[in-house]
Amino acid sequence: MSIKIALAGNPNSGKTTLFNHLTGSRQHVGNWPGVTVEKKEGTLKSNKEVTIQDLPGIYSLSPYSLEEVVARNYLVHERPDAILNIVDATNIERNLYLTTQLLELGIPVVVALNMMDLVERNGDQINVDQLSKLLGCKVVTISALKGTNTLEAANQAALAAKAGEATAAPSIFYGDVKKSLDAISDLLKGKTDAKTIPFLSVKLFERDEKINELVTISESDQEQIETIVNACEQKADDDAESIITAQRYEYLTQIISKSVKKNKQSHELTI
Ligand code: BGO
Repeated sequence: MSIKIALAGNPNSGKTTLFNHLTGSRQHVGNWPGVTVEKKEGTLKSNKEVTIQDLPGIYSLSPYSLEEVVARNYLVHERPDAILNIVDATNIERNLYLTTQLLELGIPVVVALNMMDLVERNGDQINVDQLSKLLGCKVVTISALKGTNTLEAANQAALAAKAGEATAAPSIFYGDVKKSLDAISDLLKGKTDAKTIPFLSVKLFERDEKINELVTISESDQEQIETIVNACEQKADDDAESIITAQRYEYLTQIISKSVKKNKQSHELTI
């Protein structure tokens, strides 16, 4: 059985280091179709049946950069068997912003918390079990630089792929925003792959300018969505994209406060 794992993460999260560790010399480098964004693919050193597809380094799945569009089009249309999401644990809040979006795609996700050598050196503590529970997916601590646990992370992603159980989207949104997203989800039911609906509902709410590359929406559905979004914006007195970003960060602040303990002393020293 061949398995395809997509490697996703922020720029500078250690993605290249991890990719090289996992694939060794078994790599193929090209470009994504139609664009000059590098496309790297390789097979896992320890198991040739597992292909690792390196995605461009990205901060979110918005439509504003070529890298983000390439990554999300691949994730929505090609649907890898699992996503291995590399997270820079020294910059966890910003990195998990992307994670929350990956979790909405209906694909099994495993988080590889990287740079753990630096986290330990700083004396910071991350409660991995708690973080895993809050995110609803497996979390593996690694150091891509030192090669610690890297294979374990890939193996966990392969196991998640084999199990085939999509990671559930976390409950991030609440109040009128949640009601609006639910109403948009209802409109999408039966018209697109059910697993992608949580992701697409958010993108439609945000009036994503490249939504037509992800899903085809009838004119009457578009009108209904616009009515839903408009009403929510009026109530919140804010624009749709900012409303989503604010609730995402609120959620992240909560889960970080429950799972990460910074060593105040080391941070005071570095300021
Ligand atoms: C430089 N631990 C530590 N300590 N560093 C790591 C780890 C880890 O687990 N993983 C990666 N790095 P990329 P993207 C560098 O290049 O893989 C380091 O963008 C330097 N270079 O070594 O390139 C890694 O592909 C000079 O650091 O990330 C690299 O995601 C001084 O994180 C950087 C210091 O890794 C980014 C670091 C000339």
